[in-house]
Amino acid sequence: MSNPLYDQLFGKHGGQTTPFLVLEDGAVVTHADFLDVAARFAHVLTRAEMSPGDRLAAQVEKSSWALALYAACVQSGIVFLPLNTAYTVDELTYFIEDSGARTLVCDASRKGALAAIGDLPGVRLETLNPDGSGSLADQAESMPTDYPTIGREESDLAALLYTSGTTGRSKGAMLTQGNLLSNTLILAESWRFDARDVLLHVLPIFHTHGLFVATNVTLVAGGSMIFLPRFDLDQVIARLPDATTLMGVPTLYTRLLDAPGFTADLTRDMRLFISGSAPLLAETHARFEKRTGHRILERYGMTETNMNTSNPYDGERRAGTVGFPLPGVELRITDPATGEDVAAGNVGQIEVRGPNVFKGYWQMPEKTAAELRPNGFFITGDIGRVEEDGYVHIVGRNKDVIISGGYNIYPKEIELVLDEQPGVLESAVIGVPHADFGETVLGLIVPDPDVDPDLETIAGAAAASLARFKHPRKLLVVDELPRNTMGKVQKNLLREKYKSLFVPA
Ligand code: MLC
Ligand code: AMP
Repeated sequence: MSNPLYDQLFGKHGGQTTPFLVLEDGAVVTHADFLDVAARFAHVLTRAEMSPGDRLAAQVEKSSWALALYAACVQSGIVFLPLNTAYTVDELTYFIEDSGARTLVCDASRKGALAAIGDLPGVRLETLNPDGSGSLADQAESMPTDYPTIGREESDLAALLYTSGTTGRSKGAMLTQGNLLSNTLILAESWRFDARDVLLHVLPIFHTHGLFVATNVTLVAGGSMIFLPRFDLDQVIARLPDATTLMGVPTLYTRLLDAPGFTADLTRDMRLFISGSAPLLAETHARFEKRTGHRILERYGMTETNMNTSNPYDGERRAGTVGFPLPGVELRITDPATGEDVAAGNVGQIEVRGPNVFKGYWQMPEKTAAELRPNGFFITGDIGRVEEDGYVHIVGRNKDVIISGGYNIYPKEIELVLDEQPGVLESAVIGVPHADFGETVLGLIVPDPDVDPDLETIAGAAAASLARFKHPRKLLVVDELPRNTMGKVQKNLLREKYKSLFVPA
């Protein structure tokens, strides 16, 4: 039995001594070296009695080893559950318990903090550090470099990626081998990736964008990656001349444009700049073209669906739009009240269907039923419209999410923490425009009667339980929250009122 994802991404490079990764220090990892490490890791996991379908959670720094762990999971049929390195112990505990992960792999520096998770019944704690040391690597050393790849069907789960939810509880999006593979093949073709491509990889590898879009597309095309641990402006400027493609969130592009050292000359050998995960301002698009002569190709995706639409490789890359539905992806614009298609050109909720769309939320049948229709259309929560000539515009969201520097943040999760603090009667968390992150988090606090709340203590409480990127950048005390006749907080009014807090009007 075959393993479609492993065979097409990894297996086909077996024995190849061509470069796959060029690391920060210039060291080269060939495909063969990479696959050897993956096979050894797969042996360690199998000997630890992990079976196909079991979940492995990884909160590890970005490195070639971390990527090999992903490959090892695909090869052994284990479901890969990558986690943001910024998540706190509280956040992690939820993910491990909810997913029933059998193994958590973390950086050795986090082992002490995560010891309580390792004590949970049935959970093993292993370590893997960016230099390739750690308990997992120690065990791998004596393992064989060939591993009998476990057979998988396209409908089998390959990954579980958590996305936050409106109720404050994160949901595990179940992604199958077929979801990932179909999208990879279509993207590689649409964006003309081939073996000569060198992708400058600066995104984290715990999300769809850096893990699946960037890595899978490069692998399937047989290209290579300059694999940097994070987005560092100077490093990007230094390495751009060696690359042919870059994938980034809008913050990456605005930071590049703000750097005087970022010149057209550096981009001479680049063939493609891609942006996604958050809206790219038309102004950024125009500035980028003026500076470099390149038109950024913007595409639109989600954790649950992989990529849905893309601007064309050939043809007009229209600023402010996310292009056309990808081949095989159906997109409709519906009325949220009735679920019926709106009249052509009108604004409504975006729904998508195709082989890219996930299988549902892990052990949350009601949430799955609320968002994934029986006919296969997924209600994205994004609001958009389709122009006469087919270009899709995203005009807003009807989900209460804040997107900061490409990370999704659900206000409810933060409000739950703020509401628990002494002196807080209630709170509202909103996203407001921010020059660097696109949007940032603002917390509004209504105090208990006659109480002067201690904002520093409240901020400290948020810091203790929530990842750094979710912390309100500012807390303000207000007398009351605007409500509609149903009693619902009118966040649109709050967003309007505070829209110039971080950026000039
Ligand atoms: C870092 N910080 C953030 C943040 N990233 N705060 C809010 N939002 C963010 N996105 C914190 C840091 O911890 C730090 O805290 C402070 O803000 C400033 O950090 P920095 O050094 O300026 O940030 P940096 O490390 O450079 O990271 C910024 C970034 C990074 C934009 C490069 O956030 C990033 O790589 N974002 C990409 C996210 C991504 O891959 N999303 C894809 C999701 S998949 P302090 O304590 O120092 O103040 C998806 C589907 C799809 O959406 O369509 O692709
Ligand atoms: P995530 O849940 O992290 O996968 O984020 C997915 C969300 O990011 C989508 O539902 C959109 O709201 C947003 N998004 C992704 N790409 C784009 C884009 N090009 N323009 C606007 N929003 C985007």
